[in-house]
Amino acid sequence: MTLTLSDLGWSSHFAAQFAEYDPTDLTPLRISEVHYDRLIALGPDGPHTLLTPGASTGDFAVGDWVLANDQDHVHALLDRQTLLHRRAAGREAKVQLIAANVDTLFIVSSCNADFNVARLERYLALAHDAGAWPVLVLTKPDLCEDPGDYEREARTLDPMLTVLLVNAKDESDVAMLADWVKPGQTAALLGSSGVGKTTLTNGLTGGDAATGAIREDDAKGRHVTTSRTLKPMANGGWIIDTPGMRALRLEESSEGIEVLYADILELATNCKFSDCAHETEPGCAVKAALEDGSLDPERLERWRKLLAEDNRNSETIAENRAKGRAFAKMVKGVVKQSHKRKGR
Ligand SMILES: Nc1nc2c(ncn2[C@@H]2O[C@H](COP(=O)(O)OP(=O)(O)OP(=O)(O)O)[C@@H](O)[C@H]2O)c(=O)[nH]1
Ligand SMILES: [Mg+2]
Repeated sequence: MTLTLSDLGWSSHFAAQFAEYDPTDLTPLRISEVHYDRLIALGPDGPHTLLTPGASTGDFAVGDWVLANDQDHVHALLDRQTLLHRRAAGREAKVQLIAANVDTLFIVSSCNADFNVARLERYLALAHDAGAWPVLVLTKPDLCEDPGDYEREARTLDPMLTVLLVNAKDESDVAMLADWVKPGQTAALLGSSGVGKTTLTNGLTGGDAATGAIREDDAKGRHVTTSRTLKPMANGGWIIDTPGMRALRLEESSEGIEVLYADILELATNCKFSDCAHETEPGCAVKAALEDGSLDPERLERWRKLLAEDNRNSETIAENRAKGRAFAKMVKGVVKQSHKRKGR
């Protein structure tokens, strides 16, 4: 089957950027896999293996559009419409790109011990920040006594949120997801290990990627999927399966947090003091809402925690970047000096 660029998700946003280049030398391609030494990208003529001279493959995300030359070297990365990113796992203060140009984010949780309101709010903040449309997918309703309880609790996160109860092993249930990804659009699946992301992907793509059983005692999966991949869906959409996340550490996501907790920010506009910290100040509208029961104190606490964490991670990453730049400058200086000494 031959695909056109628009089948692959190309839009006027990318075409306008491509117009700045000489089209005879460069080909637009969409990244489907990112490896440490190369990228796999899809074009109308099939898959390409691309090299990224002068750049790290970690600067690219699955879903990105790039322009490649005829030696299959990446010449340019086109500006993204959306980008999902987090603070990378481990001690190092680095950003990890999760996926780019995603229209719909399927946030997947199971109706079991994996379900956690605070975690779901992180994913929602991530989606809002990126500008991707969030859809909450609650899997394994067939293994649970009253899946409606989970659904009701999920709806308290945001009354407008789409929540789907989906048995990932049932074809007609899985078909509900396809309605949220039109031909040429892209969705990504995010969630803990073992919640059924690959089972859903297989259902949507007709594929048979490996899935794995979870532990009985705590419902944790075994991290079966180890890399992110962009795959064609049977309905003409695109889906990015991802490895299960142990933790989602937000960074530079304050806009998403604002959207998620818009109700609290709206309340705060009625506080007597514009810099009210909602603690001991008189005339605090947030405290009044706590007192009259219209604001859940746990929700307020989660907002404070998420905001503090986002600030901390963003600052640490910014400091680390600045240190990296200072170090690079110092190395350049030393190299220059030693070249001078050698009379070059
Ligand atoms: N009964 C039932 N089993 C499910 C459902 N969804 C997933 N499973 C099973 O749960 C296990 C884990 O599913 P996977 O699709 O591998 O989970 P994953 O989210 O891709 O996990 P990682 O790749 O480790 O992140 C498999 O044994 C699936 O068959 C569901 O809705 N109902
Ligand atoms: Mg998987």
